[in-house]
Amino acid sequence: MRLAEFHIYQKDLPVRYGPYTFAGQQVWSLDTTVVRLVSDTGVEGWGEVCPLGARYAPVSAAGVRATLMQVGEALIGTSITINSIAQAIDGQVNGQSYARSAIDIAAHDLLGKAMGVPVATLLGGAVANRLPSYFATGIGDPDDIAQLAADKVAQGFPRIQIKVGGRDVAEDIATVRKVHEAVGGLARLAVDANRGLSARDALRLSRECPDVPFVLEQPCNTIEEVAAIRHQINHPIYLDESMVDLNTVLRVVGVGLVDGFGMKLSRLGGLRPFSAFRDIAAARGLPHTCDDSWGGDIVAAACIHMGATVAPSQLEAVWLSTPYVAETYVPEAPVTVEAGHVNLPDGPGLGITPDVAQFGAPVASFGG
Ligand code: 0XW
Ligand code: MG
Repeated sequence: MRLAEFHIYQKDLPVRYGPYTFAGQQVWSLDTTVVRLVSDTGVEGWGEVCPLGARYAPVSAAGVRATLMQVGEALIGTSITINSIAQAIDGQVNGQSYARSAIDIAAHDLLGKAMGVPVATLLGGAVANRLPSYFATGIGDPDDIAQLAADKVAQGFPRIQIKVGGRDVAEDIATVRKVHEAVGGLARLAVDANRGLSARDALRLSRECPDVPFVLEQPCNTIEEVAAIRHQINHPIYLDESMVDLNTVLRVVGVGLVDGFGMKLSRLGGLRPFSAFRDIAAARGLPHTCDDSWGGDIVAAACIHMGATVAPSQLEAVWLSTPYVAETYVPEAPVTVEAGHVNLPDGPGLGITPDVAQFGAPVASFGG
């Protein structure tokens, strides 16, 4: 089976009840890129990648599409296996994990549909079909965030991620304490600064909340800052944005710098490298999330299939952005969160068939 067609689409995803806020940033609408691969046997595979706005990561939506257009022609005629697609991309570009992630997801979807098996089976097999999700609160008034957290726990969320950073740390401390008072032991807590705390403020936050059992996620901008305070912090340290590739993951695991991760598909380059990350984390008993920065039902399904293959003792939770996205690509079966949990879509591949009309005319097409 070989690749016959490669189509690239662009779609805006306005944030429902926007803006989505996190350390020092807020986003009102996201620019997503969807890819559709078609084999010479007529099987389709869908992929997607959606950076979290212009400043969250060193990637732009337009840059992703430029890379996809750069590799498009060279992929036509490639035999459709995960390795051969990856090798064909290697022949065209260096790195470019975000563009790779969209193609990798589409290749897994297409292969699964051609073989009649779920993507999770291609990743080693699902060990669960219903997985914990988590709610990310955004940055806001301590009382408002505490009420929001209580509401989400009442809806069934087993984990709450409290956003901090980018303001007076006293406000963050007040927020963490009020959320803890509001939800008590009813939910696991993560405090995620998205790199937005200085080492000084991360220390103060941990020291002034010794009784609150949260994991502190990516407090500071660099690995070096986190390493400097690692042994002064009273809370488990999780890393997210600093984990830019598998080598960096190996580095921090090797020196015992982390107790877990917030991890995103597109930062690593898709499902194949994420499954390698999953196995590295498992070797050291390090829990992690299965997330991506943003996207619609395609990214959501990919995160769930990945999360379904993670041992329950290792799986922190699976985050989806679809609750913040007003539209769905799959009107008959949106991929979203229900009672704080996510369900593995039934069926081969990702288990979804996006409505191609949702994306308008392709911005570029190759083959066909
Ligand atoms: C909560 N997320 C998975 C969604 C946003 O992309 C930020 C991210 C995080 O945990 O940093
Ligand atoms: Mg995070």
